Amino acid sequence: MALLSFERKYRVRGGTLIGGDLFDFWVGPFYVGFFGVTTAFFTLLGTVLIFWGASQQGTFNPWLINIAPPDLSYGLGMAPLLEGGLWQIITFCATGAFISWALREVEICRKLGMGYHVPIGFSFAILAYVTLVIFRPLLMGAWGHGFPYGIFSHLDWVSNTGYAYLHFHYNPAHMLAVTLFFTTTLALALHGALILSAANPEEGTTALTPDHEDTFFRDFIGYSIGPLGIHRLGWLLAINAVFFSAVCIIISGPIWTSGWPEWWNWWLNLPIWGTDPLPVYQSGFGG
Ligand code: UQ2
Repeated sequence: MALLSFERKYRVRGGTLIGGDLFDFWVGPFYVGFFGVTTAFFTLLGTVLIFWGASQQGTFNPWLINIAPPDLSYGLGMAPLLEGGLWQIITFCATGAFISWALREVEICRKLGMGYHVPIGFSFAILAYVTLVIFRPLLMGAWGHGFPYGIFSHLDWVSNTGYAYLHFHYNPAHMLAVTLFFTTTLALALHGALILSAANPEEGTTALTPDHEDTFFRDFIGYSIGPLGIHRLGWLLAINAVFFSAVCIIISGPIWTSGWPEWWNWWLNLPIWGTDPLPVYQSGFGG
């Protein structure tokens, strides 16, 4: 069945969250909806403002374009356009576009009677962005704590922010997030490999079924999580990776202001060590 004739079957009315039938239509293959309109609006406005900012900065070299947040001295106020105000409006547009995109996904899910796993998953990506440019700056009292919009400039921001806490890899939530990201890639590699090995057979041979997939892992490690379970695991690993990334940056500054290596002193500060005499490992050099 041609793709479009297949899709036509699912082009059902309703499921909109707002606007009733008004925006309930498609443009070519794309569902529009109220949130399709708002996505387009915010995206276009934000993109135009980035290009205008680039023109004022004097470069259209994509590596060098930099839209910086206001100086810390502006606090949580609005800044003049070319002193961070542009960054503030672009941040508003980006957030509006991302949330519109998620709500357009919700409307499509409702039309099709599907679960909301895709928009919920995407909402964690939005959370990561909003944590960096809105929640943490709000908690720290200045928009200037957001990251700049530029290829190299945002890399510099990440490095500087990391070094401001001496060694970010000692941040326990960062450790969890990194571990979850790696485990996500492990799960996807295992899953992708297993599906390809069974469902993409050599020319002239037949595709194998989930029975084979289960049996491979039972023979191999005595356990199969199952064809549905692997997707639940992948989804949970991915959203938790993003969630703990958000935690690790939101606690840096608003909650913990020293270097992260120092955080681990809680261990030496447990009331189980006694004080006299000072144990050799607390004194630094040989007791
Ligand atoms: C599995 C299964 C799949 C899979 C994969 C497994 C048939 C097609 C990859 C194996 C996964 C396991 C044992 C979990 C690994 C745990 C972590 C934390 C990476 O059993 O069912 O479906 O794709």
